[in-house]
Amino acid sequence: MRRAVCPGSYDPVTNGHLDIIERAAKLFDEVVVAVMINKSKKGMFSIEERLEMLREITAHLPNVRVDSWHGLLVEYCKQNGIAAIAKGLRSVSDFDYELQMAQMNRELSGVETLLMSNNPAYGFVSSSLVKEVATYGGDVKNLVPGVVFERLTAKLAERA
Ligand code: COD
Repeated sequence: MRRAVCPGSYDPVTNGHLDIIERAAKLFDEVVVAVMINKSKKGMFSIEERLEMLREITAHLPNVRVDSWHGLLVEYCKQNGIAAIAKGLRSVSDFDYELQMAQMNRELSGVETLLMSNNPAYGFVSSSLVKEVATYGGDVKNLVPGVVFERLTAKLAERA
């Protein structure tokens, strides 16, 4: 079975992420979307909330499952029989960082990284910009899945 992981913080998942997950699901028998836990970074959404949103928006993809992990990504790959990391590439600055991580992960474990060109419609979309724009009242409806938009709106209303 050809298995890949789409790792990320997903705080929250955006349409750019979803595009990469859907395309990876066409290339591999199974895709695991892994929320990587970074204990030193306090996110807007809890890990459980991120997992719930990811489960909802990937419900139409039968070969995709959602999980979380704290530690090295390559260790997760080793424990789960995963041979490839699938990621999206938005810009030259993404490329420098992604290439460095791909080389490190390959050096550590032999796991290959597949860098997919982003959908240009979402090239400017990142979780952090979505949160910033939404926090100041900007409209992010077209940048995130519906369930994420609802949760984001509710979260910001709670905080107001
Ligand atoms: N279009 C296309 N792709 C996108 C878009 C978009 N608009 N936005 C994001 N992406 C893709 C990118 O490929 C990105 O890598 C991925 O989605 C996840 O994005 P984020 O922002 O949710 O997550 P990051 O960038 O914070 O994730 C970094 C990781 C958590 C993957 C990385 O730090 C990691 O692997 N950590 C685990 C610890 C580890 O193994 N460290 C050593 C690494 S060598």
